[in-house]
Amino acid sequence: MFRFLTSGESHGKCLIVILEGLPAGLPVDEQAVNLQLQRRQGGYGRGDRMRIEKDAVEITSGVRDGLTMGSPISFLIQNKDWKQWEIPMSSTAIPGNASKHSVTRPRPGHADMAGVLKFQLHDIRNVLERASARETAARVAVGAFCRQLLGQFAIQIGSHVLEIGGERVSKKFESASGEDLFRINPNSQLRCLDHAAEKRMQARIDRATREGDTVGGVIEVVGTSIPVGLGSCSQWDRKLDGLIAQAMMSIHAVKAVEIGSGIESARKSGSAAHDEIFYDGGKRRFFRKTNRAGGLEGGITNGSDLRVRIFLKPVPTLRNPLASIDIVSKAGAEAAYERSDTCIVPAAAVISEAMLAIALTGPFLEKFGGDSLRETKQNFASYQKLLDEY
Ligand code: EPS
Repeated sequence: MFRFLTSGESHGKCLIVILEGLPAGLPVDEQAVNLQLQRRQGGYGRGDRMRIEKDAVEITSGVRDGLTMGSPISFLIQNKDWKQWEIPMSSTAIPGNASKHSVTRPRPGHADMAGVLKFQLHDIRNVLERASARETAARVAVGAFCRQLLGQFAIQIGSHVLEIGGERVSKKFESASGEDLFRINPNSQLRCLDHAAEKRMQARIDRATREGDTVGGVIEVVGTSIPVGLGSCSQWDRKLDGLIAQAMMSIHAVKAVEIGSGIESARKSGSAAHDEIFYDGGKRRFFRKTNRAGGLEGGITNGSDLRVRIFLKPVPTLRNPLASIDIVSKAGAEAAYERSDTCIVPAAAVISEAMLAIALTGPFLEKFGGDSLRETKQNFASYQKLLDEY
């Protein structure tokens, strides 16, 4: 069973992950994991925190001589900002310390208000520390391990930004191929294929920064060389479209998920919404000319590319704050502001790639199994043979 847990506060000492279920003998490229972390830190519109951090994994178990051992993998990612927060975040009780650093003015749109009521806390810091998107660094690292497994079977994942603050790419860039996405420079600041739109997005982010405001946007994430048959139609909680939607919705600021042309299809008739089926006798393969389903039918991959879009609200921490209430005095007050990012859409693109890799890994290992990579590869090859003989 593939599973993982993350722990760590935004201004705590570090983020920690325990990950298990990857087969033994998988080559682990630590630099490739760190490259994904670097990509997540970038993006036009990021704030000052990313200038402090240099995210990198310190693997503490489960990998030896560059290969997974089959035992739980654990690693940590240091928070360099911890130095400034060592006292405020101290686990030891220091009289007056917590109240000196307490936050009492919830930000509309963040977990602050609902969190203090739920956990019966009177210091929003105890909610915001874990609710912060800092946690996604841990998930991007997990996703990087998953990508190394999936990459053994030629599965690749890429993403691009479709829209920021209402500025959208032109129609022809909307149906970009996986190959187009893999060519985007890993250090690209907006991860956008349409350079004219990119300029408009940049100007939109600059305007929001000047105004002390923030902007959201839309991202597309694409998976290629996906084998037919991952996920299942047999039970609600095994449907892969459901698992992918949950994985995407768990990313901070994501408020909607679309698979394939889901939104457009809702407005069309059935005859214009599906992907007709053809057969190539030479290649002995079924194929489609369109991919409106986004690679998923009945909760099962159909062999087409996976295409998922996510819609992000603007970051709720505003330099020009919204109206709120002081939770202690109950008097009207402006929402708290320490620092923020104007736009995290390009960073969320990297996170969405990781989450797609994570969502695929469980169903992939369920289908092909094996305790060693060699066994998984044999199972994969024998299934390919069954498809060839069908
Ligand atoms: C983030 C770390 C956070 C924010 C951001 C993402 O750092 P800090 O709270 O110290 O500024 O920059 O978090 C949010 C946008 C949020 O709403 O929590 C990161 O590592 O990505």
